[in-house]
Amino acid sequence: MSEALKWKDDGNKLLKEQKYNEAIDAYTKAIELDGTNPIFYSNRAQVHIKLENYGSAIADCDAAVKADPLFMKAYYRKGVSLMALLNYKEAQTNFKIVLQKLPNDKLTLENHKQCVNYLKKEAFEKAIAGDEKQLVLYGLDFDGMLIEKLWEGPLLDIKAIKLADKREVSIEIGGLDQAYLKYMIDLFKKGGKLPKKHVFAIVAKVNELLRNENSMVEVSLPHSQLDELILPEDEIILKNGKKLTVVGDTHGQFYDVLNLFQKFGFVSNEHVYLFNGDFVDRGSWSCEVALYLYVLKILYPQSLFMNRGNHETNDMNKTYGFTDECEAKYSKKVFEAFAESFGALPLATLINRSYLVMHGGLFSNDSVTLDDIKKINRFPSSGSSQPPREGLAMELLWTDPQPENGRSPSKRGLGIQFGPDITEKFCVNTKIRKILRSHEVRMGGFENEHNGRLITVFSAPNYCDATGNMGAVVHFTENSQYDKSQDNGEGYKESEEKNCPWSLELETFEAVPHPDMKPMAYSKAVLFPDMSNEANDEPDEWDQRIINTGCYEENLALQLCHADKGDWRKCLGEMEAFRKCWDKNKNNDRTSTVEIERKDREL
Ligand SMILES: [Mn+2]
Repeated sequence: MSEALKWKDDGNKLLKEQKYNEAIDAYTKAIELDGTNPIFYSNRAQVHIKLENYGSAIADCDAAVKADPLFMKAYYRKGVSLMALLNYKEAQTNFKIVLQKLPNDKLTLENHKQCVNYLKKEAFEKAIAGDEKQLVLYGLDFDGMLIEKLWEGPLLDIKAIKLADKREVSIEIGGLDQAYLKYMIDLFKKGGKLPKKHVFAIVAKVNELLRNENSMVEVSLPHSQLDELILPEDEIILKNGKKLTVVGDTHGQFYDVLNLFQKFGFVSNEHVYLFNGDFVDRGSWSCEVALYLYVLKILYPQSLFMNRGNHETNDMNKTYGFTDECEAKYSKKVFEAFAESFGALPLATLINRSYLVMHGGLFSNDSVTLDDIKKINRFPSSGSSQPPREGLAMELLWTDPQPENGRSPSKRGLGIQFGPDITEKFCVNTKIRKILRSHEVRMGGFENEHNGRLITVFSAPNYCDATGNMGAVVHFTENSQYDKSQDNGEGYKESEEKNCPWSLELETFEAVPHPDMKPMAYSKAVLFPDMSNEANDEPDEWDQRIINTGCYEENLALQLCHADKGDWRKCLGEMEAFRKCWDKNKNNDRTSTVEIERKDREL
């Protein structure tokens, strides 16, 4: 066997073991030795899809097609990646190519149908959209809403007051207090739900609070030595604040959020929290996490802050679970209410005038200032709550750091990647010490990057019940060693200035058990149906075989075969043969004992 093929086999093995980064390295070695084999690129694309690096996946699919224009798997995987990037039009084009060759390929047909449906729906929505969107949150009739009969919890006194000369509505919620919060959490732990009326009121109230915050929120803890006489105009001084904790992605992992507060302290006037986006999607308790944070925001408007993440958007919610979860637990309108409130979330937070926190990262342009971020208009006259697909808001939500200097296209396919030199320049230009961002899993929960100028913090431990990562948070407190007389105000020029007014402490935490429910349990989206971690040496042929036999519907049987050893292919004969294999194996016999003659097929 050639050296390249050996590397490919290594890659397949690593892919199966979910060692994605190592799998990429192995396939890369194979490609370096032999750049003409489309399988190497196509398999590496599959790993990129696993890592949600759709931009890189597309690049590999293109390389595979260049090596062999008839390599159908590459078109399929490119289509899947484009769908993940919500580019349904181009995705459809790629699926069409596959269907010309393999008109009965069920997976491709399914994906193609999804694209058609999406594009139809989009065209329809465009056609019916008026000039001014009717906002759900301003049209709620609380007096006309009934409380669900089975509700035994506390009642709330909800009033909506129309503001003069404005479309806006101010909400008053009597009875929303600590006792309500406690009742709600106990209820959620038992799998219970709030009355829809309460949900609407909570979301509407938080929307109102968020709308009054700037696109870049400026908060500072009080400091015993710093002169507070000249305050920046928009700064919020957290009067009794002693500690500020930044939390990264939580992704609907309600039980880990509960654990996080248990471990690091509850929100109070002394302990302020900033949740840095992506609190919904993926996990199957996104409603619970969102409502928990929202009730905290109402109870402690100056102790709980939130930045928007790329998952607080309609497109992502449709694909990654939150839309369907809302509909399953509450209603479509509840989702729309949440979606509107997401549009009011600030895009960045400046802490202690020295640390800028956003979900994704920095920009495609070096000249961006803090003022530019502050001036981003989150409320366009169209009423749309969705961020544009380009510009500062999109970049704050989507970009990633990279180890190399300069900028490059994003591996995700949206936004860019920026290097340590870009971060350094930004910090010095804007006189800030560090960037804090989330948006990417780090196995240790956090990572110090870009020569200490940038910290990635991610707070969904064992992300999607599969990643095995730690969660982390960052605490800010006053540095008791700080000596103001030694401070010339130039500390921002060094990422690790010793005489810094503030101390940063990183703490990690592990995942806690949760009720038996898979990530995205409510999602109706057929998300990239593929052969999971199977690397597929001759993917077209084998996938077609599975499709022909209908085996793929017997997912359990397939998994059994997969898990057993590489010999699952042996059971992919005709349908009947597979059924026999299934019958024989459903009690956990070894698949490898079943020998089925392989029939050659034409594609
Ligand atoms: Mn994200």
